[in-house]
Amino acid sequence: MVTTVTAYTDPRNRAAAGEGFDGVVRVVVGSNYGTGVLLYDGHAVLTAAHLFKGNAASATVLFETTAGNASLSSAGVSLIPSYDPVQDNNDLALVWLSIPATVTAQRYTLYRSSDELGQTMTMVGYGLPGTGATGQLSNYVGPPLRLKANNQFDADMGTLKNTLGAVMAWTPIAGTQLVADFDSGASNQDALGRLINQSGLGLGENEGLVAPGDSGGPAFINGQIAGIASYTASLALGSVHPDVDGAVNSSFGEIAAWQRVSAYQQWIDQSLRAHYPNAPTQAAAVQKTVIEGNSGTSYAYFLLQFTGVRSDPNQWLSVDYTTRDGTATAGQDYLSVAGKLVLYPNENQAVIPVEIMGDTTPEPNETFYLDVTNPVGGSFGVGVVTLTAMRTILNDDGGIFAG
Ligand SMILES: [Ca+2]
Ligand SMILES: [Ca+2]
Ligand SMILES: [Ca+2]
Ligand SMILES: [Ca+2]
Repeated sequence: MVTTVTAYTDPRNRAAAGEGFDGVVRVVVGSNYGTGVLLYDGHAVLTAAHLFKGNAASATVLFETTAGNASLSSAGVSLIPSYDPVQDNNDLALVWLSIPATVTAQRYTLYRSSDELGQTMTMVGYGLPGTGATGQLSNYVGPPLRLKANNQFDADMGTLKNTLGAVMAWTPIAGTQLVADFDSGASNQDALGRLINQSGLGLGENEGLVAPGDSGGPAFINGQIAGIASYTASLALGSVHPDVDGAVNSSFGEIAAWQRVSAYQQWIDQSLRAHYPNAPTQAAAVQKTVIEGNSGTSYAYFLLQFTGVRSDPNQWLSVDYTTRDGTATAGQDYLSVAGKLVLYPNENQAVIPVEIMGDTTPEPNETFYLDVTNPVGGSFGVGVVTLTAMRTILNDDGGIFAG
């Protein structure tokens, strides 16, 4: 993945197991492959729709974590219904894993704010390595390597289209794709500086760009998924030729586009919600105790309900949430989660799943909490700043405990 400034053998470019990127996976579709990223529910991988060539059949997902390598088959694939392969628009897909991912694979939340432009991001993927000076190594035959690099989101693809017009043969939907250019540090290769006057000479040896095989891979801002790699382009306008070699090979002077996750959070969230098994749909059905299980993970659910009336029916409501240890310990008994829950228009409730870790060790029953804060668009009631709910994990492995 990822063409970089220095050679791919440089440790700065590796995203080795244990460095926080173990939820970035290889997605194999027939003889084709790309990259994907494990979402906050531990069961879904977000990737690019174009890997499936419009046919959402199946995929195999390869994990590389501190526990070694593992392969999971898909239980299904969902493409965004509006995916447009001709224009490269809405290029997102979800791969549903047949079983929960290993707990050593990080789960990631979505970057939900629309302030991505100007921010530094970290791209991670399994595509072809190479350098900015000479482009991707098309004859690379080694094992797929998980590599990383940084760049800055400089513009929206719609802005390029407005400026370049017919120079671009496709029409991105404004507000849905983020673009970065591969800077060498020289103004001659500053593609967005020269093409749309969005100058910036890059991040030195940390700069990079995606290459074939990185499609579907994440770009993280502050550890949250802000973009999904979609395509690269070598653009020229009249006598302005920023690409260092004129070939489409992820070299200095090219640009890449990421599908903008903040613009698609409703489709992602609601797709996940529709896939939770046995999720409660009313307060009376919420299970406050959950059986631990013996392997893998299973869900404990929290249900958030809004009982008011929106002043604007299109308003998004949200709360922030985070788990907190009781007698149970995050990372041993359950997987901690923290994020923002959005209730979209026409939605007055949603569940927050927390993964419970199964094992066969006799333990006492244990508890943990979910704290909910910062309501936007509604309130918790006079004087209430935090709502807390507790769940109990029931031991199912025998043992005798006093208490
Ligand atoms: Ca750049
Ligand atoms: Ca630049
Ligand atoms: Ca090139
Ligand atoms: Ca057990």
